[in-house]
Amino acid sequence: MSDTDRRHMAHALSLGRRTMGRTWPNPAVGCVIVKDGRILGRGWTQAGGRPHAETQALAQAGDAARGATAYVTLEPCAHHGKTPPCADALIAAGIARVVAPFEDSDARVAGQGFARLRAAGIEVTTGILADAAGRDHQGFFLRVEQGRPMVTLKLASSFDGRIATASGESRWITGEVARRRVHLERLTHDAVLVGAGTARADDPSLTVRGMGAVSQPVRVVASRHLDLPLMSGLARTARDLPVWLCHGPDVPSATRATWKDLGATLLSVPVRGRQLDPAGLLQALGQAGLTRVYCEGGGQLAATLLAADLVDELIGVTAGLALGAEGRPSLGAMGIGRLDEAPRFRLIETQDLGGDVLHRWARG
Ligand code: AOF
Ligand code: ZN
Repeated sequence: MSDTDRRHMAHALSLGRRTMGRTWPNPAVGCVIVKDGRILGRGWTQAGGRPHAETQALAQAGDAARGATAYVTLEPCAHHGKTPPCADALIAAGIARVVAPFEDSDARVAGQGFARLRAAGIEVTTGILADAAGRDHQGFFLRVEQGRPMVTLKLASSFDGRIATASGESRWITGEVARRRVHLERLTHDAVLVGAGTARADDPSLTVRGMGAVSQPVRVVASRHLDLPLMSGLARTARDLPVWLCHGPDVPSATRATWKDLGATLLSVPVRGRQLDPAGLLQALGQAGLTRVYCEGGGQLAATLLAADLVDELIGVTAGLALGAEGRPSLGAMGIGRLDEAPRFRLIETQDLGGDVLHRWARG
């Protein structure tokens, strides 16, 4: 594995990230075509999931692609979907070598892309930057393999893990730089998810403001009884930007009809105890095509997802502010008695965000 291969693969990964959050249910793939050290084409999966990255890059490279190396952040596809297989397009363009991190686990591809390339005499190199690519495609793989999206849980809190004072004052615990970063994070996810308590208390818009956003993540609210205020930002804007409401199966049809008329999409989710079943909730979101979900609380939903071991990444933003035991805790009860019952995460990033500290943690 050469430095040159790693460099071009890092470039391809950065291209794939351009449409992360906008290609679901498809992965956001990047592709670079290189010959004699020159970049001849760059491509990435287009918003909506098609065209695929390789066809974009090949179109740019044109005839010059003959004899070149293609760096792709996922095994090129082998199936005839709405577009012909990328493996065939690479073969037809006369590509001499393909570098990709690993196989695609979509059953329609699953090794067959590489097999086609090899059968056509193309050299295939795998394993390059596989860890980084695995993180980028984690949501896609989880959906294909387990039927659920990746869950990133973000909690912004005081030094002592509180999200509001006893009276409910929470604006603003973290500063402007941190809030802008959160908006950026929303953009790299397919959907933003909150619980009903947060939707009622904060009347959040859950949209990305500024940042040059060209599309918005789906706004998802988990509400067991679908008892959300009709005079709210979400209700007012459900026709313009997607709002999905996940509710229990026993919600009266009149309530459902009201929200449907407002433009919301309704997803019925099984109930466990007095709450929506967290695994059922994520299965419903996966079924609907989501691969990356950004959960912003509240404490009850966050604790339920954590306790069910359904959180893949944690993002904490901690402010230099102490609120004490009267303050509202960022997490509800998780039923943990012993340390070894608690989900443990591994630190992957820290950053100073204008005086607040961002810390990112991965499960497993
Ligand atoms: C690639 N390059 O850029 C992407 C790929 O529904 P379709 O026909 O568009 O196929 C979707 C599948 O294609 C998806 O599940 C995944 O296996 C693969 N995505 N493949 O060669 C790309 N986005
Ligand atoms: Zn393809």
